Amino acid sequence: MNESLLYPCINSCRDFHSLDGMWKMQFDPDSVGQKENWQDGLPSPFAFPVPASFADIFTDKEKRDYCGDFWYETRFHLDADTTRDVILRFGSITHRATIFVNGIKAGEHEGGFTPVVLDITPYVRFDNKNRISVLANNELNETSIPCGTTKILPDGRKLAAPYFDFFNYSGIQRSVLLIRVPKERLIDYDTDMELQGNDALVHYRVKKTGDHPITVEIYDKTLGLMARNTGEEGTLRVKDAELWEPENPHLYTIVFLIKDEHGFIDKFRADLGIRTFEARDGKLWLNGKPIFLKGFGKHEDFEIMGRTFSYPIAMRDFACMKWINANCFRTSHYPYAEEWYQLADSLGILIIDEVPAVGMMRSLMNFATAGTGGKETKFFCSDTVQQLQENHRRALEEMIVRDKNHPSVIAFSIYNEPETTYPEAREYFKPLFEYARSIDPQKRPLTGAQLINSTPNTCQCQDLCDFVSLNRYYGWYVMGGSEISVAEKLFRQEMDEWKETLHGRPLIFTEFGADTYSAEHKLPSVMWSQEYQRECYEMNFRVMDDYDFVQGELVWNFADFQTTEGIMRVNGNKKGIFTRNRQPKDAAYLLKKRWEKK
Ligand code: GCB
Repeated sequence: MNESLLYPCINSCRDFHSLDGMWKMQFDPDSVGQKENWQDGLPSPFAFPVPASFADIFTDKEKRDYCGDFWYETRFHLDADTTRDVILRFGSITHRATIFVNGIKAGEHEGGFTPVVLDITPYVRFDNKNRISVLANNELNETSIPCGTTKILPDGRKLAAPYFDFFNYSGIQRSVLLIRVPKERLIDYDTDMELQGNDALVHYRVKKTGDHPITVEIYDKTLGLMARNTGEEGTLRVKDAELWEPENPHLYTIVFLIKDEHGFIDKFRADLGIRTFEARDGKLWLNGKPIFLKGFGKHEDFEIMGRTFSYPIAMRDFACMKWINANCFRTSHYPYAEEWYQLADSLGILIIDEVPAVGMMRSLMNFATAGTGGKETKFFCSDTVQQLQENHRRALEEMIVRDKNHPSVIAFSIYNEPETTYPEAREYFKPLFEYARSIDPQKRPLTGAQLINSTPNTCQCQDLCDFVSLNRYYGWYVMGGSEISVAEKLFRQEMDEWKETLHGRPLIFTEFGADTYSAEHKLPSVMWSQEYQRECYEMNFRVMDDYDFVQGELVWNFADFQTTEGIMRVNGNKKGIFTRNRQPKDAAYLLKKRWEKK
């Protein structure tokens, strides 16, 4: 990774403008675009919004489900400024892209959920019109994360066949910014914190270009300057530090200044939350105090928007989380748009940040396998594994580098429900855990969400986790409906086994729940009714409450969400506590009451 993933800011040294708006778009089903020089201008484009997930905007099914190469194009004008570099920054392009500026290839990127950042200074024509062209592709295979396959229909059309349970929303789904930064500049910084009595020690490191010294300052919005230091590495002491916590998400400002004899060369500022987070002694600890995680596995998902980031929708989601007394969510199953983390920092919501390592088993109905257990597909024994691991490693690096300074991010999740039951899986994951530990300056706890097959006796990877995370569907995929009492017994048996296996590590639930059709009521309950969702949660809570090593419950899912169509999904997954329109189902009131007291 060469370019800075810092979120852009505006001051006298840096600025940016948004390229969001209507772009040109064109599908390229035969992948002829590059040979035919579409980078010099699309031959027959249509107008299309950026950012947007392209699927649900179309009324035509083939377009909605389009899989393959697709192009975007826009133009911009830029005044000359030789003192600064020009950076082009896409919040993400799903799943891979090649970017051209004025017809010249400026870079490429694999992975659909982290920023694509390019220094395009050499390709820009100043005081002139410029063209940006993007060749994107949304095919799935066993080296892409998330994993899946691409079906070829008899007429040659490609169709995404995910090994995961969410719609393969694609496109330029996050904002595009054109940034100007000084030639000598801050590239990156990281912080980690130590509490000393009432004070906090903020250890920092910066990465910069050029030779001028850098000064780092911490400000409080009312108290002013709290600490200052000069140098690329050092410690700042914040006296009587006001710690960041859900009830009082206090944010300081950290400022980086590079100066020469004429004045400022670079300035950068960001929020800084001072907090520590640990997993030890059977508990999770925020600032040295035990904390129980209450909340959700989520998706970036909404009608028409697909996975496009939208402040109103994000704010509604946070409002619903606060209303229901939640304090945490997992970014299942990929890193979200950066604005989610900024909002969580300011609202005091904790995040388990997950890399898009999902679908690591060969199964198109992965959710059925996930719930009930299935045959091993020896996914990690195939010859694509090395490439997959490299893509996984890079995605982890980009996620940790991008998100490491958010106080809301308390842990990283390295996977969701891979096969973990044979030695090759361990060989695959062990170096990834080691890598993640080595690059996270705060050494946050690492975890991975375990499939039902991954039990204390079978899982070869659970000991890599600092706390264990379980996805369990007792009462849904396992013994649902009238058999729920059998599910409860099986659940207790499994929990007894975990008790012997954890050796002081806490355990949380990262998924449990039941599909529920919001229009359906039935007394006595049947599966899919609102009554059954409550009963299923009540049973699960009864079991969990009997095991003191359980330190978190993130229910599946925050809201109903779109999936690929199929016989097991009624226009999407309906396990939401809220509908797709963010209205509460009955079970929401059960959770609200429970979490008020927890
Ligand atoms: C799982 C998966 C999740 C699915 C869920 C379900 O285990 O991790 O992506 O959506 O089950 O509802 O089946």
